[in-house]
Order: sequence, then structure tokens, then C-alpha cells
Amino acid sequence: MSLFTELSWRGLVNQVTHPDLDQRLQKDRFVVYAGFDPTADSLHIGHLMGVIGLMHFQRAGHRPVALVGGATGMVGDPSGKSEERKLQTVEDLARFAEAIRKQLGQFLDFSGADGAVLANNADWLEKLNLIDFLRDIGKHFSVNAMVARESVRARLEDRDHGISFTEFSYMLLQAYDYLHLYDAYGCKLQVGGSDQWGNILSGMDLIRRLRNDEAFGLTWPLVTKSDGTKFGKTESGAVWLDPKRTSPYKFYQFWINQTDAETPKWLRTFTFLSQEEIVSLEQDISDAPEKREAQRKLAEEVTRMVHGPEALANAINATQAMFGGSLTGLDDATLEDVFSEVPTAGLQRSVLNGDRLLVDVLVECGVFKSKGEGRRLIQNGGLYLNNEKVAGDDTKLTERSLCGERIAVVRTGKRNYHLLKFTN
Ligand code: 485
Repeated sequence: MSLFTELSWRGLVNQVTHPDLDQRLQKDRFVVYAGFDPTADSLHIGHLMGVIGLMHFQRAGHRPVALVGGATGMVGDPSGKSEERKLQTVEDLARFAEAIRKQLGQFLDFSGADGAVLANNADWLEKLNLIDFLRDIGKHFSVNAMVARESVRARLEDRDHGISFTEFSYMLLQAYDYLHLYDAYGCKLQVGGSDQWGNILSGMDLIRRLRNDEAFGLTWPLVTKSDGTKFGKTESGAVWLDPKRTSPYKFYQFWINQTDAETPKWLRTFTFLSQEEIVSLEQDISDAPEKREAQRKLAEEVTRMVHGPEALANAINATQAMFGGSLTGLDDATLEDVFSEVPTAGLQRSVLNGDRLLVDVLVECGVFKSKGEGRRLIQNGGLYLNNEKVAGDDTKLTERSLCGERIAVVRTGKRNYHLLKFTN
């Protein structure tokens, strides 16, 4: 299967500038680029699609350039945005750009003389001289054509929000980047989400006018959910790639909780599983949806790709903990993460000195309404400490009752959890 057929099958093709791109990609080795603006100190799963796009190109033998928009991030792309962006400080931007550069570095193979390239457009855009730029580059842009571009047109029609000259100029910068990468690496293909179409065309035009050469563009559809809500957003915000922002456990949970209807789409776009494997997982969804085999596989693949095999194993363990599995080896941070929505009681560490009955403490914390209720549950084998059955109603709390450093997990019945957190 050709790369283009594969991308199409995965739903990664929205528009192409040339109908014969498929043949061209089979004939020549392309240098292909996608740009990421540093709007935060981490990429999120919306960006992952761009990363995966570049990975597909690299696997098929082409040479990817991942570009960090150290300079374009200073300006702000109006594409797909209904309002003017707030400018970030220069210090924040430098920090964001560095963080994103590191993240991008983990997904592509940069080894060898013709391995992937990490570029930052601050390296050339910041050197430009305004007057030269207006004469040499600006002269090739028709404002008439610029205002007709979707990203600008939408903002011209909306008088309440409008668009500043700063954001209006953005497409010239991205066009200049394409020209620069054409000159520096022979880059002849730019890819991005469908909101990038206009910016990509501007760069192609510039290369045609100034270098009299043909360059290409490809966009993928923006990721949307079938119910119209934004993909990759949870109640607590975006799903980030940085484990400090979204823990690998929460990341894994995000994928494993996808619906039956949506999972096939995500398997195609966010994993490198073969067509055969994906079709078989789709069959599993119709044959035995209760097993959630496809969701599990999806969560495994994406979590491993982003966070590595160890973090994946930890996320799987943590998920099992929620279902009564062993808690050994889970640290406090993971426990707090897994049980973040569970009622929590704060206790003095001295409660662990060995002379307090567990049942009494649990009455004080409100787990039981009365001592009688607690005793009955223990006698019926329905109370668990750190997912291990509490043997007798004379059980006392000690340092060994802890699971992590300062947490004990109490469970009544099958899935009713309480957290005890101890402080000095
Ligand atoms: O030369 C370039 C400089 C910057 C950019 C591209 C080429 C970034 C681009 N203008 C942009 O804003 N991209 C978005 C971003 O950085 O968050 C998103 C797009 C999305 C997809 C993703 O980047 O909205 O469609 O392309 C990788």
C-alpha cells in the first residue's frame, strides 16, 4: 500500500494541492514539514496527529522536519481562531519553545546525516529586516487574496473581534518558513490540519514566484467527535503529553474510556497498528463490546508511544487497583491520581502509633455511621485495607497500614473507596 493510500485509509487526508501527490510520493523522497507554535509548555493530543503524520512520512522513507514556531508563536496564528490571541511574554515563549522542542524530539529518528530535522523559525525570522522583508516578500502577497483566505475573512466579518495587523501578517511568516526550508533542505511538502490550508498555499505561492518551483501541501481533517464536542478535552482541560500536566494514568484512562462508535477512528489516526489488526479490533467491538478489547489496545498503543512501556505498565496496574487489584508498588502520587475522586479524610500521623482500632477511626472519618455497622461489615468480610481483606474487628492502625508513604486505601464492598491521608 502506498503511503498516500495508507494515510487516506486512516482518515488523515483532507485536502491535497496536487491530485498526483500519491505518485509523486512514490517516485521521490520528500522533505516534509509541519509546524507547531509554542502556545503552552507542552503539546496536547491535538498536536499528536501532526507528530504521527510526520512519523508516517519517516516510516515510508521521507525526511520529516518538525518546526517549532519560536518566532511565529510571538505573533499568533489567526487560523481557526475566532478571537485575537493574547500575546505571551518573550520569557514564557522561550520556555514553551524549549519544552515543545524536547517533546517533538522523542517521536522522530534524528540519527544520521539525513535523519529528521528539528528546526526553530526564530533562527531565521528574528534576523529579518523589516524593510527588506516588505520589499522582498511582502511585495508578492496580494492583500486582496489575503483577505479572501478563510482565517482572515471570518475575522473581517466579525466586527466585534476583528483582527490586528500582527495576526494578519502571520501567513507571510509561515510562507517565508516554507521558502526557507525549501532553500535549506529542499523541502517541498508542508502538512498540517485543515485550518493550515491557507498558510500552506501562501508558502507554495511564494516558492513558485521566487524559486520558480513547485511545492506541495497536504492537510488532514481537524479531529472532531461525533457529538460535536471538542476532542481531547476533559472536564479538567486538555489532554497533554507532558506527564506533569496529564499523568500517564489519566492519559491511559482518556483512551480506554472512548466510546465504541469512536474507537475505530482513533485506532486509525492515533496508532500504527496495521489495517488487519484494526479491522479485527473493530470486529471485537461488534462481537463483544463489553470486553472493550479495542479500547484497551488503543489506550496501550498511544500510552506506550507517548510515555513509554514502564509508564504504561504503571497505568495498567493503577487501573486494576481501582477494580480491587493489588496496590503494592503504587506510589503516593499514583494513588492520589487513581483515587482523586474518592472521599478523603486527613488524619494525624500519631493515629498510626498502634493503639487505635481501625473501626473506631473509620467511624470518626464518617466511613461508618456506627461502630456496630463497621464490625458487622468486617465480620462479613466486606472491609478492605489497601485492597486486602481486614481479618478481624480488633485490627489496629499501624505504620504498616499505609500503602504509599502517607496514604491508606479503605474499601467497603466491591468498589466503594475512601482515602486516609496522614500528616505529621
Ligand atoms: O512555518 C510554520 C510555522 C508555524 C506553524 C506552521 C508552520 C504553526 C501553525 N501556524 C499552527 O498554528 N499550528 C497549530 C499549533 O501549532 O497549535 C496546529 C494546527 C493543527 C495542526 C497542528 O498545529 O492548528 O491543524 O497543524 C500540528
